Amino acid sequence: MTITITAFEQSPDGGQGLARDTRVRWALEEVGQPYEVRLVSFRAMKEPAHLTLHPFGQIPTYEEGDLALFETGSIVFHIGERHAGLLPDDANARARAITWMFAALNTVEPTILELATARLLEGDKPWYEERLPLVEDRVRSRLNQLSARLGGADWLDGAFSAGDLMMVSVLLRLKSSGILNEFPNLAGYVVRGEARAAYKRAFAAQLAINTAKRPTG
Ligand SMILES: N[C@@H](CCC(=O)N[C@@H](CS)C(=O)NCC(=O)O)C(=O)O
Repeated sequence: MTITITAFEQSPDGGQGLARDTRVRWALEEVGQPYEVRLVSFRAMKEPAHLTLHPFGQIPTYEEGDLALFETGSIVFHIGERHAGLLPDDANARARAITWMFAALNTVEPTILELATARLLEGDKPWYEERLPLVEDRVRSRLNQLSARLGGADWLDGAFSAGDLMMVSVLLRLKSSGILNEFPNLAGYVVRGEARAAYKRAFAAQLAINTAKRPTG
């Protein structure tokens, strides 16, 4: 059955891989499933056809036969459930991998998004300089805890899993901030994720879209 995902027609990051279709592409590449991509503009994302697929008017979405999903946590979980390669067979190890997916999305990503929002949208506010260190420290606090848990291991719980895919995807947003480098084991963890052949294919596919020459006029 054909899998179709949606992605930005033109990502605001210009192809750095931070748009969330990258993590879905990565998951599909890890399990060896081909997929098609439907590109959507910001305007189209807010129109009824797309809102039927995604009630919040965002990307990515995932369609497979008569199944339509949104939310990358749910999409990556679904891919891991249907195909070998992202979730361990052992029931307890599988439950722990799923726990790490939730941890990435619920416990780590919010602090990182808060920092991104502060930097992108609040730079002109009179309280920006005062608030920024507080926001950065909240990120550091989470990274400190994550770093302590990862220790010298390659991945969070044994072999690479959907939990690592999601955690690396979330941490990637910090690459340009310098904060990640304060935690060398986490920086190395992200590099290991980026070095996976499946990630490289996913990254290249989204980059190709974002650097493609567009017709003018
Ligand atoms: N929690 C959602 C977040 C989706 C999300 O924020 N998508 C962004 C792109 S990475 C988007 O569509 N932004 C445009 C908008 O919200 O208007 C998920 O993980 O899928």
